[in-house]
Amino acid sequence: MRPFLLSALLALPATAQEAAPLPISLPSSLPPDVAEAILARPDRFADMAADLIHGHGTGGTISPATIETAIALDRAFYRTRALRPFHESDLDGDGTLTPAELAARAATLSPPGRARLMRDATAADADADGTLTPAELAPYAQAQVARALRPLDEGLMRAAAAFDADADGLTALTEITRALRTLSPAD
Ligand SMILES: [Ca+2]
Ligand SMILES: [Ca+2]
Repeated sequence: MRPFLLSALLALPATAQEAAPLPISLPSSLPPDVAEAILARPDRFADMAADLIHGHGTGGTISPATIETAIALDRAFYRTRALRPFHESDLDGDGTLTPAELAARAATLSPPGRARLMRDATAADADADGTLTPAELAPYAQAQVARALRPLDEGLMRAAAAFDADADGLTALTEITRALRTLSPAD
């Protein structure tokens, strides 16, 4: 059933959907890869949307601006997580990690922790000179963010805004659950 619904959704422009109603009500503004992901796992999208709205929204609703804030908070979390081992190694706090600083920190870690620190340091050391500069750490952290938070993940978070059925600028969780319910006529 779902492959048919998906192909129907992707094949028809919004006006055609209005002319010939289909048993789907995903917002037509959704990017195709995002719509496909929602159709593939509507339950997972519903869980994500509930967490997003309960965690960041107000009164059971969320605005596009607040969704962007939630995405930025996620990015900051992963950026901080990527940099924490290096900050812990920056003994003189100058933002640059020398081989001696990395070795001093590594000596305090368990063998797996040491291996991880050195592996991460190698990955971050773009010019392979053994020293990690702020200019190397920033893109390294961004790359880790991109690995942890894929564009599709962010697309799914932004998709919540497209379910604003009454166009009041806020998406209520009930607007999402009501729309998703139409995806599973058997329920
Ligand atoms: Ca330093
Ligand atoms: Ca370097």
